[in-house]
Amino acid sequence: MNDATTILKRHPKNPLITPRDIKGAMAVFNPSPVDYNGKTVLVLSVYKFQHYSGTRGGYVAMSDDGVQFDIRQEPLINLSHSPKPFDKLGQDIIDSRVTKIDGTYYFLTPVMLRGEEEGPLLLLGKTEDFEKYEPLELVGTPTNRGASLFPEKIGGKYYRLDRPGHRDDPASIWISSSPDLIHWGCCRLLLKPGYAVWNRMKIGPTPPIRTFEGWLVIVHGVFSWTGADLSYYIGAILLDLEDPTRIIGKTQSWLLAPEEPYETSGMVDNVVFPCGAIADIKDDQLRIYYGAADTCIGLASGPLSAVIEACKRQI
Ligand code: BMA
Repeated sequence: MNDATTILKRHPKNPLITPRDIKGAMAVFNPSPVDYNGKTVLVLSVYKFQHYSGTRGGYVAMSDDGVQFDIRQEPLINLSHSPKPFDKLGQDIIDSRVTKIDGTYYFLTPVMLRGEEEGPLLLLGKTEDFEKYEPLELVGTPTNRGASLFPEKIGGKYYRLDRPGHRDDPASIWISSSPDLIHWGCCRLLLKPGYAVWNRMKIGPTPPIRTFEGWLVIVHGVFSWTGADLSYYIGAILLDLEDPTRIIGKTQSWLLAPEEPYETSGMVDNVVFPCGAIADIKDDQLRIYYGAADTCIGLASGPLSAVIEACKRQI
């Protein structure tokens, strides 16, 4: 195998979820996938127009086979009527990234302060059952996007990846640690954009997946072919299991580029955007559910071992 761009295959039923699946939705995208008692759960970004302004909310889709999804019509994350300090948060939330730690599903969600330009800042929340969501604490100052928790403690500490920066800021991946998921420190720059052409402008993380070879992190990368419009790609990096501040591999080429019509044309053209992946270790399969053109949701999958190999051989 010499070409990482051929490892993943798109599902023939793509796009699996479209705005038609949620009443009043303009766009359904950027899913965060987790395994929930053998079911596949996606936490979705859904964009609706209400009273002539757009709001973006976190909805839940659930599936037995990972392809056919039941989608709840009401958002799981609803911050209206929240207690202090969450009463200051706006309804417009950005892509959540969900991680299961010791049986609880934790969300890191970039949120805006109501009526403020500054943002987004980072909200930690949790659910046990995808029925009830509880906000826990604000754990990152503006601007913070893409924050992703590791699924277990490493050397007695929790770890997380972040992508600070907003709009045109250069965007790198940072790593930090915490004794309790609330207080974070020991921040280190992990990876700057531009190690390959497809991530020349930005690079951002998703929740790491434990494999025998290291922590596999599916990333997004941003590049502009024209100098104006941006294109979003999907790639992967591999971190040392014991010392996740050490990068031990990264794909030189992308794993997925916007190529299909539902990826090249939509609310935002030329976007494939991941918020995580599910590894079926027994079957050696990696399933990446991704937002396509900020409008609908696709699935691309392939051998997990091949993705790890591509990181290690830097192809
Ligand atoms: C990023 C985020 C994503 C979005 C992507 C492409 O900055 O806002 O939610 O999918 O841009 O528009």
